[in-house]
Amino acid sequence: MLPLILYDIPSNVEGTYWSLNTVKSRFVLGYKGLPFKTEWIEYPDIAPRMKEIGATPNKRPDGSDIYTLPVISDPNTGAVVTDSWDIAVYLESTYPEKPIFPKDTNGLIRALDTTYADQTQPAVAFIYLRVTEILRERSVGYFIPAREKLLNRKLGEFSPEGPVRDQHWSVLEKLFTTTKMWHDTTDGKWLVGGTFSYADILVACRLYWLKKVLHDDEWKRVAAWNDGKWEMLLTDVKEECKVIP
Ligand SMILES: N[C@@H](CCC(=O)N[C@@H](CS)C(=O)NCC(=O)O)C(=O)O
Repeated sequence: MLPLILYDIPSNVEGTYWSLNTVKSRFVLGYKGLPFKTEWIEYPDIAPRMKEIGATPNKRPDGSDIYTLPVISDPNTGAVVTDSWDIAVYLESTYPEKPIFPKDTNGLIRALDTTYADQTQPAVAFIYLRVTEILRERSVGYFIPAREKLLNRKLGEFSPEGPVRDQHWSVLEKLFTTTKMWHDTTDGKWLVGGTFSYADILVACRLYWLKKVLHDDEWKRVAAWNDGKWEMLLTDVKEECKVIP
């Protein structure tokens, strides 16, 4: 089997990868044990490179086109797939061994993916602020003006310390308190009863992303929530998906 290619965004953190959505594909590839290589692409190079390989653009909330990562290309089938969800579905149907949607859970897990994105949205300015600190220079020059335009705010106003930052923290804490509630309804360690699934990857990737972009003391705060559940869960899922570091 030829290795697949995962197009991913580099940074200065240990291991280079950090991005919430590209990490989801990385975890799935690792879980299924599929060989793959990474092509690193800085933000301003995403659109030209994706056009070059014939990737389909994604959609902004207003319906306009935007080239996003992750994208994977699979030389074994000729497929080029955009969007972490579509990539998960493609990998599951093309390489069904070690399923990530057990017991027909696609629909529910899709709902989880969307719910997670919606619930994090009110705190996203805080994360963007931290992302500007870990990206490489070439990407920072693209990311800051693009996110200032998106949020209609200057970087300094993204998440100022005080009531705004506190609000961002409570959004994040609520997200994980809710996730803990979901976990408490199952007997096993995984969200779909005793079976590992893409749902666990979604939770772990959000944690992974926070761990990579937040300052150490900030990550410690997340890790202390819900009796230290999250650091443990992240370690377990990384192990299942053979993700290092
Ligand atoms: N729904 C998409 C979202 C992908 C996305 O927003 N990717 C970001 C990086 S995490 C991106 O490539 N942005 C390009 C840009 O901002 O120009 C997915 O799950 O793949």
